[in-house]
Amino acid sequence: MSLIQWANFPPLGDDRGSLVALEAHKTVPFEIKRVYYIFGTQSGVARGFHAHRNLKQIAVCVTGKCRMVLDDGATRKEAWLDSPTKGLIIGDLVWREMHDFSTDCVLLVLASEHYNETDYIRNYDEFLRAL
Ligand code: T46
Repeated sequence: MSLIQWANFPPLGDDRGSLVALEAHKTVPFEIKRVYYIFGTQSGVARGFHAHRNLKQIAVCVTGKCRMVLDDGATRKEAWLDSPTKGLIIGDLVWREMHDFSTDCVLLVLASEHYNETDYIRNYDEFLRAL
């Protein structure tokens, strides 16, 4: 399976503008237990640098852009998140890094689980051992 997989969020537009609806088991292929968003990221700052043991997520830049790097231990790929109608699907045991945030970037993330710090693997060698 490809490391870079997108969920498409069709805009429900009319002459007033656009609207995107995110629905569990429809546009989003899992039950959504948590939503968070990252904004106000300072220039030159990178985030992430971890994997999760048991967490599915979709990340979408609702405004602005950033570059996401995904690594499954065998392959490292990157993708620009630069559209409010395209979400990047991030599965279990995938190392992720976020770089090159635009100053206006708002990165919205839908998560399949509640926040659990013990689910994080923040050391790359430990991540490789967990595969
Ligand atoms: C991920 C990438 C894409 C909470 O208290 N609750 C939460 O739901 C989250 C996500 C974070 N936090 C706390 C933990 C830290 O004290 O917020 C602080 C910043 O979190 P973190 O350093 O993990 O942020 P990022 O940007 O490195 O990673 C985040 C998510 O944590 C992570 O799951 O996949 O965004």
